[in-house]
Amino acid sequence: AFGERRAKAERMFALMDRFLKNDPISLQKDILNHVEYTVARSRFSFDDFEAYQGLSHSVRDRLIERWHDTQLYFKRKDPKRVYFLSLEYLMGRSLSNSVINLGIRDEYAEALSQLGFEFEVLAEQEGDAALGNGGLARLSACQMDSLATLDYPAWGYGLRYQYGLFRQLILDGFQHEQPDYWLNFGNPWEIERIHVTYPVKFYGTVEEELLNGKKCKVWIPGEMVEAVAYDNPIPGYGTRNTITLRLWAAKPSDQYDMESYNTGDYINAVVNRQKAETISSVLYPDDRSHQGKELRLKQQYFFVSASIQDIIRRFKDAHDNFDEFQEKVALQLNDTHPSLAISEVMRVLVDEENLDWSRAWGIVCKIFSFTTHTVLAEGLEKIPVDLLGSLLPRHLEIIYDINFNFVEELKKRIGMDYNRLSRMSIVEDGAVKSIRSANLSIVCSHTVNGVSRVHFELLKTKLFKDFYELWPEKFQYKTNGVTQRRWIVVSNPSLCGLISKWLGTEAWIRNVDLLTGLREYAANADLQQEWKMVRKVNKMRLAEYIEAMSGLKVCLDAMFDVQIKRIHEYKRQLLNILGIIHRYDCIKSMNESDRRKVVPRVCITGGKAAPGYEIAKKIIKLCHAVAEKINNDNDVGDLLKLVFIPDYNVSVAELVIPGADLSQHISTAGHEASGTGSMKFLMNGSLLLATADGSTVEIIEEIGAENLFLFGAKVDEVPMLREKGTDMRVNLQFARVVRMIRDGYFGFQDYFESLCDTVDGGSDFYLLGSDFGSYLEAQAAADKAFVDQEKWTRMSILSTAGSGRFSSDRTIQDYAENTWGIERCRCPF
Ligand code: OAK
Repeated sequence: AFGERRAKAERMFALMDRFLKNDPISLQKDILNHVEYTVARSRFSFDDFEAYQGLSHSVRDRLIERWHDTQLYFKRKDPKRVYFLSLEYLMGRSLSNSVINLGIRDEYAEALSQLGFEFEVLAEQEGDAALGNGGLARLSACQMDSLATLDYPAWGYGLRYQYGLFRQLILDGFQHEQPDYWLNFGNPWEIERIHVTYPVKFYGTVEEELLNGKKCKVWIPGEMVEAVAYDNPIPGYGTRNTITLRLWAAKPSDQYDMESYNTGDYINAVVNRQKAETISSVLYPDDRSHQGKELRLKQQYFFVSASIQDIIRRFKDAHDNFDEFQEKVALQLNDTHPSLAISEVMRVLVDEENLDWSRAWGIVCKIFSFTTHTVLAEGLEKIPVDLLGSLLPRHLEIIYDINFNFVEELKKRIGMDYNRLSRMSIVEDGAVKSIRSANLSIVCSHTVNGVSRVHFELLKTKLFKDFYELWPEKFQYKTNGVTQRRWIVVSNPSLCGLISKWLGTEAWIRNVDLLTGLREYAANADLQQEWKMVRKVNKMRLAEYIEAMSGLKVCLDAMFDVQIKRIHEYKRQLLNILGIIHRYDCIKSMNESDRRKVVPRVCITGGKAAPGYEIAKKIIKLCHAVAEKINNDNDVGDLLKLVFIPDYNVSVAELVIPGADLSQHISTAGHEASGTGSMKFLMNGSLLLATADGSTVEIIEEIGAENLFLFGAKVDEVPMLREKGTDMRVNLQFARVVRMIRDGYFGFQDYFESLCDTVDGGSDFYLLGSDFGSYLEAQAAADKAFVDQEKWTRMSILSTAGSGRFSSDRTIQDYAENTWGIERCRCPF
């Protein structure tokens, strides 16, 4: 049999080139072939979008080639693998990233130019894959890039939503949500695996049966749907390794439906089948509040169940018992959203693979690790017991059993301290009895990670204090990072070229620590000159975008001051707007000669508000109302402009971030678990204006407090300040700007009243009032520094030079070594 297989393989090798060729002529042929045969347009007549399609299919072929080799190699080596479970991925566009990671960007650009096309123009044709909300989802995407680049044997698992994050439409300054039906124009970056499908069960009852004299539980489901795999190859940079992001789509199940057809109501049976697809139809657009919705729980279980079946199938292909399971499998829970994976693994091992409970439990405790991305106790997910019991009756039993064992063990450890026992219990006995997903995840994981050092401290002393005291050894942190491939190489090609020129190597793209090499040139006049040129070009790109979008012309000599991120009260976009109103008010009251001393600013903001988050939506409207006033005031002219960039997403970020002189990360201390936007700005040489929150504390250590503008209360001062409240009689500047809004200076007086109430009159929970004074001082320091362009440029170079520690490569290596216990597995071809 071996000889036969070999002969067959040799015949195939003789027929096929081993690898696709990447010279410009071969690339042109491939693109044109795809235009003709895949896109089915005449190769003599096709537009930019069709050219993009032909192009991306030719890139896809090259991805598939490497992906096959990598998967075969992993299969042969059978290393321990990490499975990254996340309900959200914000991938953005794939084309540029892919050709850069494959190392054939220039070859493609040349091939296209010979065909009369420009690479950048075609790249703009691609829409964003926005299967996620914000920080957590973009982090998953960065981490996939690092996992591939560092040659780790990893799989990402998630959901293939048909509707990604809503598109934000601004009408009259108000946010409107529009569906993002992103698959409309096809998606060349995924591969549908029609044969990789698994049944997923819901509802029904649990019965006890006797099997070989042993009692066992049998779940008789009430509904079944099919999960179909869609594979998205993720190429590493500087390696052939190309790993898989496998996203599941829900389809009706044939097996299960036979009966409804036999009852004779054919039309209704077909219509009912369609309902299965709703499970993977839409991403929940709220990144914090958990509302105990059935569909959301169904999504969570659907993707978890399909993934676990896939993982166990892969394991069983190579092993005939579960002895080695924990040596081969690491399961990473990205927040609590996939925490049902725990009870699912228990269920499969006990009910389907017939392992004893204690053996199954021993395995579970060794394979799961959990990372939390939240600071607030209110942010922790809870599943109403009634809901879980009806949707997943067997899981509820299993979770009760896990909890029973845990609480018994706990009693032995801590005695009958009922308050503490009830705080730590996985089951919460409140008005609505519910499962605490975080407690379940902590109890069953070998490691619990925070996402920055400050976050870790908060986990130990507040959020998970009881657990930390019980199991201190379980707790770790891995400060977040972002991938320099997307956030410098793809999004800022001119800076990328400049860095490589001065470091004399491109090696920093894989080994980002090398960026520190820029430090020695920070004051070098030639580098400074070139650095400023690059920054100017990026500002120009951004200014063109702003003009095209809003008609507003902005002055390139002004300081571009950017705050872009999801709108949240704790992120304090309102503080930014109040600061802008203050600046406006000052300019208005100045005489001519004072006005000449003002540093001109273009304030750029953007971000989406969750559709049901009223206050966040009012912040967006306020921003527009203030912009309307300022931008049309001839007294102010170029001294101050305010722009709101609509529909902020990954590709908008790629354009905006390189164009920022200053960026704001101004959450109330103790509220941002990490923050990753700041790292992207830092890499691109933007200076930060920030509070000592989340990962900013570590950024300060890396670049030095003198190289950014720090302000505001520290984490440990916040509770005391909250108690005290802002005294408006003392804080006159703050009182004045809030009053201007209340008095209708920007219109919409009634509408903004409740927004003003959140910061005024004893209720300023996020401490805008008490931080306002030091915020203005930090802004004044930024103005002063900007006047001295040599100093500013030095600080900018030092920001990029110090950003290496905030690469997701570092984060992932730390996870691999200290949490997952996996090793690199590099495909040698
Ligand atoms: C989303 C849903 C539930 C809980 C948390 C999130 C989330 O996006 N958290 C954010 O995660 C980022 C990545 O770790 C952090 O940088 C942000 O600080 C955090 O808010």
